[in-house]
Amino acid sequence: MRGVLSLGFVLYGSSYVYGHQVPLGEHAAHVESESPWTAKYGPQIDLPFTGPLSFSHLPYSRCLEDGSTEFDVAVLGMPFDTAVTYRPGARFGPFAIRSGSRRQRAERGYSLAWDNNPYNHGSKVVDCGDVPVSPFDNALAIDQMETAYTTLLERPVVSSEESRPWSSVEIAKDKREHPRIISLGGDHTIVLPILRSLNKVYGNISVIHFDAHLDTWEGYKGQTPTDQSRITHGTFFSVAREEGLLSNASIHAGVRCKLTGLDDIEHDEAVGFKLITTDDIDDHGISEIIRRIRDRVGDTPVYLSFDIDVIDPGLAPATGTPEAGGWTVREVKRIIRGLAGLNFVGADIVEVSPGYDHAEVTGIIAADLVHDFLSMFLTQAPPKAPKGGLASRQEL
Ligand SMILES: [Mn+2]
Repeated sequence: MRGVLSLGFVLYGSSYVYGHQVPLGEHAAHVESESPWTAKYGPQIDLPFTGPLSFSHLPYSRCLEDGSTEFDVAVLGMPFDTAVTYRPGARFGPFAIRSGSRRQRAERGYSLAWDNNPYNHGSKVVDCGDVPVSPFDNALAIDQMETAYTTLLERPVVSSEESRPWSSVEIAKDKREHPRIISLGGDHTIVLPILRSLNKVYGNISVIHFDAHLDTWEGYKGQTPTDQSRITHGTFFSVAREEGLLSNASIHAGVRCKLTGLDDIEHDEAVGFKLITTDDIDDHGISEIIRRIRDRVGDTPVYLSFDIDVIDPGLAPATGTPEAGGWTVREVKRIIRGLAGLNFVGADIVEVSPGYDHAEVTGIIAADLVHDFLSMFLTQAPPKAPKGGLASRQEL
């Protein structure tokens, strides 16, 4: 009895301080709602430039340790950058992409181009934080990333089958539904542990690989004498092929790097890739690029790996191995829109290295593309003529 009275006194006392009388026994939350701030201005909302940092202000959870967090799509940071051949710094990529996403939010996620808001499909999207990868031991870090990915991939989905355009039941070995994960790199090496994890669920994976580079090299002669040193951001696909993780239906888009010679292309084909070069966009156009990608991967389980260096470094300078003369952001966004409806099992955006950025442009581009990846996962087919475009405006 005494305890109840003192609780009542505390509640009454605090409400009195705020100048509002609350009946004895009212819940504390009610008292808090009567603070001078909330009484006058309402909830303490996060503005685009305020609040804790999560992707697009989504709920943030340490999903790797918290099994109670439910999601259909997880955003997961992999701040790994100790296997690069040139400029390091992509460990800050997840931070830069989240920071670049601050003007995005779920309730304002509709775009004319997609005629869609990916957050309005009944799927739950959560920012699951970062994998605490070792910056001191690459073998350890790669195992940590695989373990983290598998931890999330094995969680159940929460949305109903009707509200979700994708299904794993037909393509997963265990005939179960699995969530989709969008990974924020990190250097491109993160794809090896991701493919190891995905392979356990889906078997061989086809990859749609946006990149200025092949990333199927076997390693610099003489510079990679140990098994571990062979695993870099330029060799991981070759290693994945040796491990039997890939299908024979993968494809690069946007390649323009310098090569040793045509031997590199021969080896690339042996790894399972076909090639769309940067110049193909001028010679054949965006629709033909989309058609070739879709034909190549068909209905196989497909993973989208997006290296930010596929974009012209004049537009997206913050990356480790820039190559001159790349695609524009607008061209890339249009190709991504054409890929909706494929059998996507995951996606990433890698090699954002914000130490080389200017005015946050690269982080903003990367965050915008992640928003596109969400629409790509959550819509059945590419959008038709963009809403609001000239084709839909008869008055013009
Ligand atoms: Mn790459």
